[in-house]
Amino acid sequence: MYSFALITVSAVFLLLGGRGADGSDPLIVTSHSNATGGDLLTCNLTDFALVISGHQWLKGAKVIHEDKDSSQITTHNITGVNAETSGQYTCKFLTSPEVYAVINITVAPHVVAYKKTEHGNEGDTGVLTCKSNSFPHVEEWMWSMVSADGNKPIVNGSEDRYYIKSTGNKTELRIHQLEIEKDQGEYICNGSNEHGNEGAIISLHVRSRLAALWPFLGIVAEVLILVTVIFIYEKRRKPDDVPEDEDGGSAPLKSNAGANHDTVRQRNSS
Ligand SMILES: *[C@@H]1O[C@H](CO)[C@@H](O)[C@H](O)[C@H]1NC(C)=O
Ligand SMILES: *[C@@H]1O[C@H](CO)[C@@H](O)[C@H](O)[C@H]1NC(C)=O
Ligand SMILES: *[C@@H]1O[C@H](CO)[C@@H](O)[C@H](O)[C@H]1NC(C)=O
Ligand SMILES: *[C@@H]1O[C@H](CO)[C@@H](O)[C@H](O)[C@H]1NC(C)=O
Ligand SMILES: *[C@@H]1O[C@H](CO)[C@@H](O)[C@H](O)[C@H]1NC(C)=O
Ligand SMILES: *[C@@H]1O[C@H](CO)[C@@H](O)[C@H](O)[C@H]1NC(C)=O
Ligand SMILES: CC(=O)N[C@H]1CO[C@H](CO)[C@@H](O)[C@@H]1O
Repeated sequence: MYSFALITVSAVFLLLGGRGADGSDPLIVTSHSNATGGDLLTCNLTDFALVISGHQWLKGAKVIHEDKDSSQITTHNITGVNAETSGQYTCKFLTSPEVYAVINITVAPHVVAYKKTEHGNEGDTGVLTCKSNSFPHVEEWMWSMVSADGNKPIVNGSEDRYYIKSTGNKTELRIHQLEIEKDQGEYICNGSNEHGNEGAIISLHVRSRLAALWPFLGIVAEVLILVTVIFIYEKRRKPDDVPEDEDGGSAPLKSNAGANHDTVRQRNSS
């Protein structure tokens, strides 16, 4: 009973005196300031009892700086806050055990279209995709279609044709049963988080089913014309067939026809 209470008390102490939500050590005071030419991230270890054998800075899971200094303060300089530098920076003091703190460098979403122009065939499904790789991730994605009377928001599942699938760094709009007049045009994907929003435009081109058939129809037409020309040519040549066959100098193309005439003639004479 008594030991159970002790365990409970120490667990509460661990929770109170332990790490922050992202594992940051409360003994480290962090700061982020912008000087001219770059932003400065600072970590200050306020516990002087720990022996420091060096520092590490990580961006996400990747080590971006290492040193063997024993100072209580370590800094990292980034070239301004933007989509590329945004992320979770960790300063780690190489003590025993190691202590660290996390500094979030946050920006509004940086939204880009996977492809600025997409193509789809009439009746098929069109797929439009946007991404954002900045930190923190996008909280809400919105799609709309550009039209003369303002942008029309697209509701997921509406008309049983529009389907939206979103994650923190990607959104996908699928349009089933594409129609040229209705669906061809420009679409906007908007990503937002607590720092703001950004949109990207994608053009959707819808090809008619007939257009997809044109090359095939072309070949069919070519073959038909060729066959007709040969047919007419053969018909016109018929009267001259007899003398030419006797020469034996018939072209390969008409050799078959010639052979047929020969058998016909042979049958007739016998
Ligand atoms: C950095 O400077 C900009 C203005 O240049 C300011 O709006 C922003 O709040 C500053 N950020 C920090 C973390 O000091
Ligand atoms: C950060 O780095 C930039 C360029 O590398 C430099 O101009 C600037 O002075 C540095 N800022 C600090 C506070 O060290
Ligand atoms: C670091 O923390 C110590 C203890 O709280 C404080 O005395 C010192 O001024 C801090 N240094 C900086 C650069 O903030
Ligand atoms: C940093 O971002 C992470 C993930 O979004 C979050 O869990 C954590 O609370 C943030 N830390 C601070 C100090 O804002
Ligand atoms: C859209 O609806 C489908 C189900 O019809 C669902 O699976 C999907 O998560 C929804 N997308 C969003 C962004 O809410
Ligand atoms: C996007 O987020 C998912 C999890 O939400 C992750 O698995 C994936 O690696 C991320 N992709 C990029 C390019 O960041
Ligand atoms: C509906 C909506 O939020 N639209 C926004 C999408 O993004 C563009 C550009 O970033 C804004 O101008 C729109 O207001």
